[in-house]
This record gives sequence, C-alpha cells and structure tokens, in this order.
Amino acid sequence: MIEQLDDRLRWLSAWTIHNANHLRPSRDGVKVGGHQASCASMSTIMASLYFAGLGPNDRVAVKPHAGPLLHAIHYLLGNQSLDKLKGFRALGGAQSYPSRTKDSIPVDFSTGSVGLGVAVTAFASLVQDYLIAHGQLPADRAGRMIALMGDAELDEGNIYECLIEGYKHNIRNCWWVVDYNRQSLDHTTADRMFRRFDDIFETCGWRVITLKHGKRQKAAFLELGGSALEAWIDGCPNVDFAALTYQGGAAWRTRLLADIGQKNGTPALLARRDDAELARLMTDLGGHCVESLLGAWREAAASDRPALIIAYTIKGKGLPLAGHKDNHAGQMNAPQMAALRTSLGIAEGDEWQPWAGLGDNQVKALQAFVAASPAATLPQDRDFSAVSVPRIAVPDGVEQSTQAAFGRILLEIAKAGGPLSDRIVTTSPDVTVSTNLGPWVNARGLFRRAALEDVFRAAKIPSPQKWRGDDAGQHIELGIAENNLFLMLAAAGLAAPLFGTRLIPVGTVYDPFIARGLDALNYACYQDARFLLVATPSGLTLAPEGGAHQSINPPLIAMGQPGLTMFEPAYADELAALMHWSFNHLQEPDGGSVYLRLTTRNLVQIARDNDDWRAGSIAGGYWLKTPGQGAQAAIVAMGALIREALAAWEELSAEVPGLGLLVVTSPDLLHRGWSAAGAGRWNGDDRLSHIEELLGALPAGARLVSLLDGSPAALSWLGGVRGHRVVPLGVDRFGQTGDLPDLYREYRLDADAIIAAVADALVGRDEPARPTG
Ligand SMILES: Cc1ncc(C[n+]2csc(CCOP(=O)(O)OP(=O)(O)O)c2C)c(N)n1
Ligand SMILES: [Mg+2]
Repeated sequence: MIEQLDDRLRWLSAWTIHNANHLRPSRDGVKVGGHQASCASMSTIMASLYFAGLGPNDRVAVKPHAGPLLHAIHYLLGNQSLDKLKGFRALGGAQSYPSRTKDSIPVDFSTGSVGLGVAVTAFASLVQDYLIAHGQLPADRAGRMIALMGDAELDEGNIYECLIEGYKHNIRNCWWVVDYNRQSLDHTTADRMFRRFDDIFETCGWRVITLKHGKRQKAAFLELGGSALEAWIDGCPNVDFAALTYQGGAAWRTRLLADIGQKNGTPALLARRDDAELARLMTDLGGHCVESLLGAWREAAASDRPALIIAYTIKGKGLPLAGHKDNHAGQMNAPQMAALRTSLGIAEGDEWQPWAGLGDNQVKALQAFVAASPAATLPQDRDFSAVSVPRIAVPDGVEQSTQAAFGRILLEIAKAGGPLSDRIVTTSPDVTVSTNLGPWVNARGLFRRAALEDVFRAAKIPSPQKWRGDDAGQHIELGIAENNLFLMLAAAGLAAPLFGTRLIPVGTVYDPFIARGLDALNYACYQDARFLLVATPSGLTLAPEGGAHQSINPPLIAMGQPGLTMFEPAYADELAALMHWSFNHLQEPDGGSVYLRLTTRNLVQIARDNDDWRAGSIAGGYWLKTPGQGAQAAIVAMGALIREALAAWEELSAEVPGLGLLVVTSPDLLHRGWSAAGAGRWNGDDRLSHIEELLGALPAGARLVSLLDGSPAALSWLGGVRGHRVVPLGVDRFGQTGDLPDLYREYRLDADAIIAAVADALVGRDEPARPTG
C-alpha cells in the first residue's frame, strides 16, 4: 500500500510542478520553478511517515522543496483542492514552500530558509515540555516534533547552535529525518562528512538511526559475492554513486565488473539481473525502502530521546533526473513526463485523478488504508483563549531609563500574579541580567525539567540574582547564540495554535545583536509567531561601550520587517502604555509581534497635563509641544534623544515662534499607516493616517529637524508626508567610545546640533544650490 502511495505522491508532485511550468499559460515568461528531484527523493519517507509512522499529536516541518509532496498527501486525503494544485506557485495557489499562514492545508511549521524549519522543532519540543510542566498541556497529549530535512541543511550553523542548546535543556520527543541524498543545490556533498554527523549528534545525546540499504540490497548482500558488493557500495564516493545512478544499469554493470568482477560470486550475482533490475538494486537505499522506514519509525518511537534518522536516498529517485548533479531545479520534459505517466498506468487526461490507473478494488483498498492512516487525523491548529491584560502601572522615579522601567514593570507583573504573569515566559541569550530581566527571574525562577539548586545562595554568597530552577520556572535561559533566541520565540510564539495554550513570550537581546538572528526573526514573523522582543541597550547612547555594541540600523530593520511593530519609547509612562498595548496586540487575530527598543540612559520624566500622549504614543507619535499657528519649524525626536530635543526646543522657542516638538514612538507604525492611507485613497477611502494628521498641524512651508539614535533614514521620509523639508539628524557612521557629551557633539546629536540644524533649515542653508541656466 505504502509503495503505491509513494508512487502517487511522486507522480502528483512531479505533475503539479510540470503543470505550473509547462502547461499553465505564462503571462510574464518568468520561470515558475519547483523541485521534482527533491520531491522524488523524499516521497517514500513522507508516504511511510504520514500513512503509517505519525502519532496523533506529532507536528512536522517539511523540507521546503518537498512542499508539493505535502500538497499531494492532502490532495489524496481530500483536504487540498485541484484548483490550488493547478495554482501551484500562482497567486492564492499552493505555496512554493509549506506556509502556515498562506496554505489552506494544515502546515505545522513554515519552511523556506533552510535549517530554520529544522531547528524550530527542537524548540517546539522544549515549549511542549514547558507546557506539560506548567500543567497547561496533559502529558498524554505530547507529540513528536519532527523535521523532514535535506542533507544540505546539516551545513547550516543554526543546526549546531540549536543542538547544543537542546542538549543543555535535555529536549525529548524530537525527530530529525535526513533525506540523505548526498546532493545539495550545486553539487554532490563531501564524502569526508561520512559518519561525522552520527558522531556529532550522538555526542549531543541523540540516537542515530541510519537507513543505508533497502531490503533488496540487504537480500543481495546475503548472496555469494554480496559482501563484496556491500563493501563497494559503502566505499563508493558520493559523486561516483550519483553519476552511475544517472547513467543507469549498463554503467553500473561495467563499473562493478571492473572494480569487483574478480571477487568470488560477484559476476554471477550481477549476471542474474538485467540492467533495469541492477539499477533498481543499486538505488534501493534505506530511504526508499518502506520496510526500513517503518522499522525506523518504530525504533524512534520506542524512546522519547531525540532521534536523528539518516535515510539514504537518491535525488530524483525513479525519474530520469536521478543522480544528475544539476538536478536540483531540473525538470522533466514532456516526453519524460509521458513516460513516467505510462509507467504508472495513468492514461493521458487522467493526470490529476488521484487514483488513476488502478483497478476498483485497489482504489477501494487504498482509500480505506488512507482513511485509517495517521494522515487522516493530523492535528489541526488548536483552539485557545486569550489572556486578559491588567492595567500596567508606571514605575515610580523622577529619573529613569526605559530599560530599568521595563525590568520594574515585569517585576510588578510577577509580584501581582494572575493570568498574564502565569503565561509570560521569558528568555534571553545570556543577557538576562544586563537587560534587566533579573528581578523577574528572581521572582519566577528558571525553567528546568530537573531541579537546579542556587549554589551561591545556599552558600550564602551575596548576589542580587537568586535563581533557582525547576519545572515551575518561567525563564528559559539560553546560551549566547542569538539565533536560538529567535527560534525559541518562534516556537513559544506558536504555542497557542500548536498546543492550545497562549504563551506570552518575552525575549531580551542587545539591540545590535538582533542582526545576528535576523533570518530567524524574519522566520518567526513569517509564520506569525507572536512575541515581545525587548532590545536593549541601543544606539550610540551606550557611549563608553564602543562602536561594536552601538546599534545603528535596527529601526530600519524593524521598518522593513512585516509582522513586527517597533516602538522606541522615551518615557516610562509611554513604555507602560506600550507594554499593555503589546500584550494585547500579540494576542489579537490580526495582531503581530512587537519590538521595543530601549535604552539604559536615565531621563527626567515629565509631568503630563493631559492624557493625549497615551493614544498618540500607541499610534506612533504625539506633539509634546504643539506647534503654534504659523509655526515655521518643528523638531521631531525619538527615544533617548528626547532630552537634547527638549533642550533645543527650550532654547529656540522664543526665537522661532510656534516651534513644535513631535515625539515619535514608532517610525514603523507611522510609515505603515502612511502607506496604508495612500493605498486607501486609490480605493476611495480618504481617511488620513496618524502622521498625516500630526503634520497637518504645520503650515506647508514649515521645516522639520528629525533626530534619533540610529539611522537618520528612519525619520527622513517624514518630508514626503506633506512636503515639509527635513534636516535628518542621526547616526550613519560606526560609533566609538566616549562619553555622551563628546559623542553627541561628534555625531551631531546634541542640542547645539539641533539648534544649528533648525537655523540652517530656516534660512535655507540646508538646501542644495539650485541649478542655474
Ligand atoms: C538559507 C538558505 N540558503 C539557500 C537556499 C537555497 N536552497 C534551496 S534548497 C538548497 C539545497 C538543498 O539541498 P538539500 O537540503 O540537500 O535538499 P535536497 O537535496 O533534498 O533538494 C539551497 C541551497 C535556501 N532555501 N535557504
Ligand atoms: Mg540533498
């Protein structure tokens, strides 16, 4: 049965790709693409897993370029429509790579950027254990978090960072199944890695199950001359094996006779098989052998220790592309597709019929088998309820930094107890203390499945950090690898749909090192994981720490990142309002994740005489000093530099009548609102965006001086909103060590620089000379 389903999957995946590339009319001449060889490599693995090996709560990340196989499985199940298959890689059709958010079939984890879809399963198994330990998931609902991966994914560094972290946390119920075809995109892979992966994974506590030979090969090895054949296969370089696979039976025979023809029994062993049978034998590797695969699933299921299953395969198995080193994006031509179709007994015109070419009884038996298989009851996204968010009090303190305020707000949440505090799970890549999460951890403890004593405390050695660890703890301590932070946030941020419990993940990181985990951050957002990212300290304001730690471009990164809303508050009351908003936003159906860019710089807090700032700061900005009638200019400032902006404003306000001071809390929200309002106008919606409203308070000819501790481009676009000329101040060179007065002067961020910029703008000195003539 599974062999027949394997054939169906291989056919349907190839046909889906063929249809999209060669039969569907093309309007633009752009190659559609798709990976027939990568699918054929994995069809037996997927057929045996989905139709036999999966448990009821197992979740699977599917190798990106095997996406068409997943669609084919759901097509056989009746979950995927013919229209979507025909629309593979077209707008609204089946996605190129499995997507949680855009595919209509259930996709447990999105994949696409290789390596990340693998590692996220390790973190998902950690999240599953966290939920079980916290009584939020019954232990008997635990499933395996499974990654079906290409062997080239083993080259990604994030795999090994995650392996180390997984070992530290003693993860379980995680399987990684390697489609070990020894080919990547460009070429065959290095022989020198043979058995190295086993060593690496075993060292990290994994069981390694290797499926090298299929049952045909195993039987042949028992024949006279078979052991010579086995030794030859085991010693054959990857590239030779691939080339011979492509060349086929006659080439295998010539080579084998030349290499082992003198061994006792081997010529007869070869002679008993015609070329086609010999080719079948030589490519009968473990990953194409249903019996071997079923055995592997059973073996892996026998323990909850993580398992690496190395399934040897042929890239393009069963297709004329098999083994060719260039087959990654290779596609069969029409005659080759027709030959494949005929070999499966599928009549022309019946290509999309799920069971074409099979007799009635066979079809009935297959349908019954599929209906009774694990694929018929795959876990769906779970229902979950929202966590109510209580009022968040503003921390006391005439002078405080946003980073300190963040730590105090979390501590108050921890002390207050209640649903929000119970669902928050914090995590940090070795910067828990220096991002001010320490007090929260003191209150809520480290998460450890096995209790961890606080040795320093027991020995009465004074320390502000009192960290016990047990399975009730709520802080997941990570090593320094930032990439793991984002994969952790991705997994915890999917707890609601995957496990039915909304977690509120809060991750802290140094702002410049967001860049270290950027693709994983993008990956988390791409699949709509929900979390709060707190990045601190930030900017040149980190003065003595120097240029390697001073972040410049994160505001631009955030503006370019869908699914993530960035704020950089200046005052503690803004932060409290924004955290309240964020905890709700990351739970809303069409909400998203939030990034708070915070600073260690103390600012004197301001007394508010009304509440307008609150709605404004959540919308991205507000007038701290409303411009007067006929104002000639306004200062626009963000975050830590609000102090310099205020000082400049005080000095200038007498001379520049009506001078305004706009506090921007989110260039990201303002820009998105502006773009959306522009798009809305095409559709007849004339509503103004928040920034259009705000800048509407200024006369047309007024000038803006913008200021942030980061790339000036994050605010310079403001000039495009209503046509006000902008002088953008900010950081566009690497920073250096220094104290704040020196650095702010050097980088033109101090009050004098702002005053000079306003003066220049008013007399037009900032304008380029007009062309003459
Ligand atoms: C991070 C990243 N880099 C590059 C690519 C482009 N890419 C897609 S598949 C692939 C090779 C994959 O080889 P392997 O994982 O062995 O898969 P298979 O042989 O099964 O196709 C590459 C380089 C990608 N998708 N993601
Ligand atoms: Mg490969």
